[in-house]
Amino acid sequence: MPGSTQPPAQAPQAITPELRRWIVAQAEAGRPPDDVIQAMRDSGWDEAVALQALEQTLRERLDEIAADRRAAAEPAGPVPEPDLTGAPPLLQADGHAVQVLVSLRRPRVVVFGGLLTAAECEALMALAAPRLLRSETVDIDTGGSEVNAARTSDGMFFARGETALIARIEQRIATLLRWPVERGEGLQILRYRPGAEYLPHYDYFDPARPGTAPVLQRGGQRVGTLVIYLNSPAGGGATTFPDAGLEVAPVQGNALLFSYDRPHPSTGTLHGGAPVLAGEKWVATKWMREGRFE
Ligand code: PD2
Ligand code: ZN
Repeated sequence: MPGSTQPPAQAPQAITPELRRWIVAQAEAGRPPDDVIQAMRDSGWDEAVALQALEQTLRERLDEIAADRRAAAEPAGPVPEPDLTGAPPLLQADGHAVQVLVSLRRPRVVVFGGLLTAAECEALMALAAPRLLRSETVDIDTGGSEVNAARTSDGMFFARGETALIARIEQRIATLLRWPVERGEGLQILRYRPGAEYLPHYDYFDPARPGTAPVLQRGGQRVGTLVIYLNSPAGGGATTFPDAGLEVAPVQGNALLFSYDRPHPSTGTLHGGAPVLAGEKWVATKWMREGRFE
């Protein structure tokens, strides 16, 4: 609504989210307060109520900006991170050689080659296939989980250490990222069919949302994500970082690490799964927590 000079139609003198957005847009566009009040009066607002709405909205917006600044300035916590001293082209994780294909500072992103063998990828897909259901995500307003229209894939979770293969993969990840197995969630498997996608989102839990506190009781915040590509789709399906202009191609056995040292957009970790254009896309996601996830 930043383009509209008129406030939204007046609900009986209530500060609706729509009115709030309009007032903020006027202020950000540099429109003088008197002008804003006049526009509200022209739309039928009582002058005293219009003034109060303006004051309250701008005060709340300033509080939001201050809270955002504080969050961005908070000391960073530790995050999962491979040992890249000496810029090694290959890392050893439990006797398994892993390539370092890309390393980016902000957002913190590392792309690994050959984290899993083709046989390991095939075995994970076969184990997961009979258990796939339409994906759910944590509903941060309630702390429960819900089917999410932003994610049109099918998914399932393995329990940590559920099979010998899964335990071996989890230990390899823990060694590679120097992050204990106990601080990781169970592996999640996602299958995207043609046309399926995952709209851009952050993986950390939004501290401002009411459902976050109960979720954090189990292991604290998420601080890192490892997306392992279990197959190479025939077309599309890149993992994208829209704010960084980065796209990571899904290649079987490769893995994408990104970490976030605070639950804040300043980490630059807004990311999504681009639509699959041909074939299917399968990934395994490991989320890492601040504390023990039991
Ligand atoms: O499958 C992906 O590329 C993808 C994209 C965004 C996965 C996730 N997020 C995730 O599992 O959080
Ligand atoms: Zn994600």
